[in-house]
Amino acid sequence: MFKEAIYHRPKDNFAYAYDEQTLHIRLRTKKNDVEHVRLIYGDPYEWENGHWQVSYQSMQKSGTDELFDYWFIALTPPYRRLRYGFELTSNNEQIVYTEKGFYRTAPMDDTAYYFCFPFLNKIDVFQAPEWVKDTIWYQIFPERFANGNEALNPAGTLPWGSADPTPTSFFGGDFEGIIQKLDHLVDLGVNGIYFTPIFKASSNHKYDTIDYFEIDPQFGDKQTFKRLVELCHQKAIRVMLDAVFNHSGYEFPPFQDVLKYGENSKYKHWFHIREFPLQTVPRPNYDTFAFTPNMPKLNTENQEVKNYLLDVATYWIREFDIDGWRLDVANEVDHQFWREFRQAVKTIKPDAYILGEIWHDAMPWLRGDQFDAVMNYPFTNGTLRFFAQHEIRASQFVGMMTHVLHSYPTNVNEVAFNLLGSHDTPRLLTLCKEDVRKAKLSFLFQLSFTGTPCIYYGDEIGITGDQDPGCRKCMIWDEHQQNRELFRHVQKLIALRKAYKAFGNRGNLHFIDANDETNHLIYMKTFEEEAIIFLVNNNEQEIEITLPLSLKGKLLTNLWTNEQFSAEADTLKSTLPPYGFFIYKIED
Ligand code: ARE
Repeated sequence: MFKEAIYHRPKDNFAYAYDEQTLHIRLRTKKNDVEHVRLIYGDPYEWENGHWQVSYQSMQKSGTDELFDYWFIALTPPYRRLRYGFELTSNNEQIVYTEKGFYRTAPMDDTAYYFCFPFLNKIDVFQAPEWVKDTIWYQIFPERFANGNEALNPAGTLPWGSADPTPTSFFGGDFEGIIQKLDHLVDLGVNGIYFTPIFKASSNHKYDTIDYFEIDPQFGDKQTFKRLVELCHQKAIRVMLDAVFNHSGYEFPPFQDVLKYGENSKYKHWFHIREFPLQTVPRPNYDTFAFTPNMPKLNTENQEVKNYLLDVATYWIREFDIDGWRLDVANEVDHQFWREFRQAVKTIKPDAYILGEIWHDAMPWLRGDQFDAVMNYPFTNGTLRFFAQHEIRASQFVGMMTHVLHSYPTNVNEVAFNLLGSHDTPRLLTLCKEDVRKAKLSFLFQLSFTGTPCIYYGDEIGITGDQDPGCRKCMIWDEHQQNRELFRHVQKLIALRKAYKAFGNRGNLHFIDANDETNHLIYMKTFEEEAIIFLVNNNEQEIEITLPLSLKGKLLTNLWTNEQFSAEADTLKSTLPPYGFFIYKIED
């Protein structure tokens, strides 16, 4: 056995409370190295005649990524605490793995050898809002969604969709426009909107805030925003705003004060200023977002700044009843600030969703004391490289998705924000080189994967566009210019996700087959008695797939066509057209 690859560490994604009773334990071993794993476990204080009272239970292999196998077990320890180790078997070799190392047999004279989950304290259980598990998000970049009130157009506004966007162009999108077009969202079936920033700022993207308590006048006023939120709520759509708390804009009055009064400014501690006077070239001599002089980094360790920003966070919930915050550049802000942010937000709205923008592994923010979720860019990356860009083959894709799922606890995965693109990335269809079939498969995978999916405005009707600013084109409202077939495809997937629990978030996902030659993929999702199997041909040739499991005697319903048939033979063959798919519901 390859001991160097064997890994476990209590807490985080390896041992965590799934809910108030259940512990999940995972173990990592080298890929294809270990045949069987049993958990050796017991209550640390349960002894009889000098013997620790232990039990053994087999663990299931929950997936394989490029290098490792992962093993899983769920337990409900009666006294909510656990000591445990692992018994691993391969060929004729058996070893026991504990916190203190490897043994030939399980040491029974002292529980101090073992891994320790000291106590399942309810207050520490990671708990995200329930509603998020059933939410399908839609991201709106307000400047580019719809122009409903031309009187608000900023100077130099271009006619809607008349040009490709530049870093500085304006097209006049506003709240009135969004209100007028809300039925597009209802029709699509989404039930959450994530708005990029709406507060007063000078750029078209509004990430350079001037006033966190004001709506940018080009979008409308507070009354219109209130009406927008109310209308969304009437239509059962939740609203999430963008909190840009890492930095302010250059014109933010406290920063202007520092520019003006230098060392004498009462706001000098609101920022991270390395020397006076302030200068912006060749590089700013104060901390900023990236090297952007007009985005000075806020000092979130300063009590006044904290009070100010926490006030902002609670104000928009209290006064406008928004349902969540997406936190910009979340990983560059201190953890302590986010802990206090969570406290403040959850105190006034316990089921508000807190979503951090982190592109990398984000476990330290997802321990229950900071965020509910992060923008799941590792998911985005794998899905696009396989379905859109064809840079990787099926087995590598399954490895990547298995890795994504094992990077976090299951209850974290259930609310992960799974996107195929955003205002910061090239558009889906552009990455697909405008092959709509590839975009359709990407949506199929996104909308059947664990987590909460988000559709970037316009991707559902086939808007194209490269990296920012290209990905921020005006929404196309002329139906003749929209790809209606793509729209119906996404609409149908959303409807299926809502109709079947196994299809959506509650379904437990297993990859069944990934074939690098044909580049096809088979995966199954189960929830209680419900099972759905997905056959996906990510190949431009027609292929014939033989299911590697017997469904003999089962009733299969093709959820795309509603055709039903019963599987009569042990083997089931399906012919999939190029980039085709089948979704079968399986019943006894
Ligand atoms: C502007 C130009 C860009 C240019 C950039 C350079 O438009 O073409 O590249 O300046 O400075 C906002 C605007 C942008 C604007 C930017 C600066 O929306 O249009 O860009 O301000 O003025 C990293 C961060 C992540 C961040 C991305 C952009 O970790 O937090 O970079 N995303 C948020 C928002 C943005 C927003 C800002 C931050 C600033 O979502 O829209 O930009 O408020 C890798 C790395 C990631 C990296 C990612 C993207 O994967 O690992 O860390 O994200 O690439 O670059």
